[in-house]
Amino acid sequence: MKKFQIINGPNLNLLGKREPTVYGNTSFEDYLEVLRNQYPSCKIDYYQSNVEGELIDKIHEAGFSYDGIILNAGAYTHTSVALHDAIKAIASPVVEVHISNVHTREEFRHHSMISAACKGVIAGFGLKSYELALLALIN
Ligand code: CA2
Repeated sequence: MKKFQIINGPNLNLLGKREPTVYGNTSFEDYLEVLRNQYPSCKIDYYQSNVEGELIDKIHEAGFSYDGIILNAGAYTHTSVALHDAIKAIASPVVEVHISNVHTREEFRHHSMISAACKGVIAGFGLKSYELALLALIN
């Protein structure tokens, strides 16, 4: 069975609770249940942290045994050289995902520090961005 690690960064624990016009009204836990039911032949593990170093530790931990990592680094996307370096240091492919289309938003969201270290980027499809990333990794 192929196994994938989803990693969500800062504030994404608030999904479904705040800013529904930007991020929708479904919690990640509810979406995860749907995703797991849709892909019963995959093992999909989930981790969320608001702490940059904990995200790096999880990337190191998953990065040599999982078939792929789906990473929404939240606002650290736009700032973190450390996350870029962590992604470069592991063997598993990483797909960068965003719920919103960051390119239609504030200028500071247009640049990603991590894209160049990732296999690819998916943004703007709501929570479906995670499924599209999973499909990219499965195939
Ligand atoms: O669109 C995305 O997925 C983002 O990665 C979300 C980040 C943002 O900083 C990136 O520019 C784009 C923010 C996540 C905040 O999530 C919240 C969810 C619900 C309520 C408030 C914040």
